[in-house]
Amino acid sequence: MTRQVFRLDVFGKSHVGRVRSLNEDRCFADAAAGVFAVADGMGGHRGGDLASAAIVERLATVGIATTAADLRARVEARLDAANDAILDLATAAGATIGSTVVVLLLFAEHFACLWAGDSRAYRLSRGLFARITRDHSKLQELLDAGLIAQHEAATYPGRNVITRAVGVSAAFAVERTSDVVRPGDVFLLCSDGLTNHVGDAEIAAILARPGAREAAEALVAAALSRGGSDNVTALVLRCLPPPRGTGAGNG
Ligand SMILES: [Mn+2]
Repeated sequence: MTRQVFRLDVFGKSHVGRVRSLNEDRCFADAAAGVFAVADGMGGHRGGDLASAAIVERLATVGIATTAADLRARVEARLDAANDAILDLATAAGATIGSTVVVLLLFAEHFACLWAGDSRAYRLSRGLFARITRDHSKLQELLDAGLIAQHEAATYPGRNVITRAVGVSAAFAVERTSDVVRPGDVFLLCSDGLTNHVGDAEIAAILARPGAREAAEALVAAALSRGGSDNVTALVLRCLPPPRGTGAGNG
């Protein structure tokens, strides 16, 4: 059985970009399980590709949880297993490889977001647009410390240096946040290949369009039109009111 109380409109699009030859981003959606994710791999010799793939392969085994806490525990166990597997791959390769991850979990009228690195989640809820995640990056640390200003961030040379990822340390932990989903909420999960080119205001305007597919394709197109310097991935999830008369129990 599914515990989704919303009608979900989901579309994920991932593109290699205009510069790279390999797409090391991965996009994952399992509406029945309530698990949605974007992972952005890094490391030479296909290492990044293996790392992001290791994450989504494990997320595909989450199955149907019985409670929101059970769902979160199942996902965290998969991310821990992916962390160990990627560490083993890195040891075998003699190189540092890893992957960011951002995961959105839906259970009944609740959501949780788990993340590591600079892949992001955004939410448009009743006209209010907000970034749910906080980048694990050198740039974010400098912003938090007041050492550089927000208007300097887009051109800061080290803006892609991340401070947390799956597969780079045995002491791995995700950060997480949770809240109630409101009917009509729109979520975006994306890699930095999108946010390096497309600002929050433009993302908000595109997410307000009806249709997850239209929004995801417009976001990727915007990043590509500005150079597509990295792999770019956008997963849009619209939580529509349940069909009338289903008694889905969200009152
Ligand atoms: Mn990237």
